[in-house]
Amino acid sequence: MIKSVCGYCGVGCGLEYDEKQLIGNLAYPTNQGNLCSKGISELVSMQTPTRLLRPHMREALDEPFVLSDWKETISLITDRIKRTSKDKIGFYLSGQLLTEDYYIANKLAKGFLGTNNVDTNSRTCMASAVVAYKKAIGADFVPVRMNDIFKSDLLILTGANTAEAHVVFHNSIKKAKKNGLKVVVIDPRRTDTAKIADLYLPIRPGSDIDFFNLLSKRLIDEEKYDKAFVADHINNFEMLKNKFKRAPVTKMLKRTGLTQEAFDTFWELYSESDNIITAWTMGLNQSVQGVDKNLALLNTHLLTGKIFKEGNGPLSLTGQPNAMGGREVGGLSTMLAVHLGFDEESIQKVSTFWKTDKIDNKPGLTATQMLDADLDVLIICHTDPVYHLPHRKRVEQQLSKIPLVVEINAYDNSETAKYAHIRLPAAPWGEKEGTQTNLDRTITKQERLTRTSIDCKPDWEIFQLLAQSLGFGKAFDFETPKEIFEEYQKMTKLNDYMDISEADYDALTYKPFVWGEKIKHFLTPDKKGNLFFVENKLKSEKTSLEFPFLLLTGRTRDQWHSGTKTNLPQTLLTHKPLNFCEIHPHDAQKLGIQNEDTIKVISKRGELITKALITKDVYEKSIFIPISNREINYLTNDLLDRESLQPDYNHNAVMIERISDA
Ligand SMILES: Nc1nc2c(c(=O)[nH]1)N[C@H]1C(S)=C(S)[C@@H](COP(=O)(O)OP(=O)(O)OC[C@H]3O[C@@H](n4cnc5c(=O)[nH]c(N)nc54)[C@H](O)[C@@H]3O)O[C@H]1N2
Ligand SMILES: Nc1nc2c(c(=O)[nH]1)N[C@H]1C(S)=C(S)[C@@H](COP(=O)(O)OP(=O)(O)OC[C@H]3O[C@@H](n4cnc5c(=O)[nH]c(N)nc54)[C@H](O)[C@@H]3O)O[C@H]1N2
Ligand code: SF4
Ligand SMILES: [Mo]
Repeated sequence: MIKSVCGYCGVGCGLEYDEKQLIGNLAYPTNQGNLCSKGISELVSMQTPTRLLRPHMREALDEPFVLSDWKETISLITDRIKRTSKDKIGFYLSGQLLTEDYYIANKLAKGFLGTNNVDTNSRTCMASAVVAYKKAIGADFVPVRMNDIFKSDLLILTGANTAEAHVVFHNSIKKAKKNGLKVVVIDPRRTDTAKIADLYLPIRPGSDIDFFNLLSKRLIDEEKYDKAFVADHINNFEMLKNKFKRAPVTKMLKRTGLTQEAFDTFWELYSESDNIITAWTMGLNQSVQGVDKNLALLNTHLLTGKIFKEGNGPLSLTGQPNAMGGREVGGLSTMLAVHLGFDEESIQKVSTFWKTDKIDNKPGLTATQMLDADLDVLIICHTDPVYHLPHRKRVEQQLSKIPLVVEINAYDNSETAKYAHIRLPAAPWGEKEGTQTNLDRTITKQERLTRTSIDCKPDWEIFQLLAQSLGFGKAFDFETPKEIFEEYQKMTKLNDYMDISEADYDALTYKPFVWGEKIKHFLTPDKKGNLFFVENKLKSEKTSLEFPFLLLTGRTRDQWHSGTKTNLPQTLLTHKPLNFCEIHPHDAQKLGIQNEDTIKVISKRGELITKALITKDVYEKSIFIPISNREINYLTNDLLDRESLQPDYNHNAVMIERISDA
């Protein structure tokens, strides 16, 4: 029996493999034997005919790919990198890479090529939460664990559909409810998550800042905040109190679309609860004011002192399996490594550790900036930016101008493949080993279950090959992921709160290591939490007479993003539908649309064809299309949060045309 961990979502469920089947690991604390359909199907996806098994290359995008080999492709990439100025090279990584993969890519780019243009799809996912956590509590640190819901009285889920996106955690929520946990769900859609709520608040999209400001103001006005905690541990209280004095309360409530009665019911539940956890995901992060939405939420925990205590805290639900581990090693262009920045002292520490003098002192391009930067070489690994970046038509135009695009993928049917010159075959989940950090800081090891396909390589090995070929062999002579992990462990000592030297690599599959468990205080320089006054500036794209509907996008339970691993003909599991557009019955009636009619959805930027699903579960004048529709981002806008540079995927003005009957 081999123990491993699921490679899909941030819950990070423990698994067991007995050469025939995968089952949940009963002894694993996060899932206690449970798995969702994606976890169970990991084995199926290893065996699909759509695996990429050999290196491929072509001279130009209008030519077909021809088979190549590792030697030729790596030497071509090396030649081009040597001829390119470091500012014109970009590494586009993924929250699905293992920590060791990330470590090698980051060390190569930032440490030895001297470019900080290393960023990840986490920019589209967690960047707003990262920036807000740093501002409010001093570090990109999740101060509460999933199992704290069993010690809590109230769980507020906002902009998070755990029933589809964090399935096994959702099962835990249902269990905790039996022990008395109350659940409030705040979402413009009556999702499957909303259906298990004690109180569902159908908020109008984009008004979360108003909602949390109303809550903070009421806490202050009714003196329900924790006075002693605020006095001892919190900055900016008087400022916030004064700002709220002039807050336009009626207008704010109106913007949320909630009735006073609904807000009062929520307030009653909130003020009666001793222990509160607020959890959120893309409904907050993916916004032109994503950081501010996060800060408005964090304010409530700082005011009430419901943080660093069992059963309490702001719980950002990370989406990808190792988005957190990636950030720890330095996967974002705005950080160097081990949560250190680009100040002189940090650069000095990391340079000494890596024995290099190449590190640049300015932050690199983010994933959402790279394509604007006229790059000459772009290496994309374990992610599909053509599918996932907003305003796809623009992305396609920009990408097709880059002279060398290298795609490292384990499957051959990504959207980005259409824009690549070189494609390198990675070993997928099950054919490699390494570590990942789940959404609540648990470091576990993915285990290799079968032999690695002959011409495929684990991602770290591909980056190491490149580093060696570029002449950096001395710093890149790792034989195993264990050696990389152990170097990274030593590196975590450079930042005291991140020290994971006690973790034992070989034991991680059965004895996961949770980092940061001793941190029970703010990580800011003065050890105090920071309140911020933020306002809803209504900066998202607005609907108009021509584009009267607001498009929301999000997940479906059995599909993983673009579906290279889950949308497989041989999958035995019954899929929930993947291609639909939720429309409110009132809107459908006005447009003469019946259920299952074929419709065209059009924005200023592009269009797609899908099927109508008429339901009262979506807010009137809003529609929802899941991201399992690979064309989703032809519609979306490319507005970014000014601090996190995360896109505003959830607020797009669109129109709908009926094409034909069901
Ligand atoms: N099955 C499955 N699970 C996954 C993934 C997957 O592809 N498939 N992906 C993983 C990843 S990478 C991520 S990031 C997570 C995402 O996890 P979630 O964020 O929970 O998933 P989404 O479906 O994007 O849900 C976002 C919710 O926010 C709501 N929303 C939209 N706008 C607003 C708003 O203005 N305010 C509020 N309060 N809510 C709003 C939407 O209606 C939607 O229900 O899922 C992870 N889990
Ligand atoms: N409209 C809209 N757009 C969104 C979002 C949204 O909510 N709405 N969400 C955003 C978010 S939160 C995220 S996280 C992104 C996700 O977007 P992506 O990261 O682009 O989506 P995936 O389909 O997970 O892409 C992973 C890729 O890695 C490949 N792969 C699988 N295993 C391996 C391996 O072992 N090695 C290598 N090298 N490759 C492998 C897969 O075949 C696939 O092509 O989408 C973002 N885009
Ligand atoms: S909940 Fe997430 S980690 Fe657990 S089995 Fe499902 S996809 Fe895998
Ligand atoms: Mo994500």
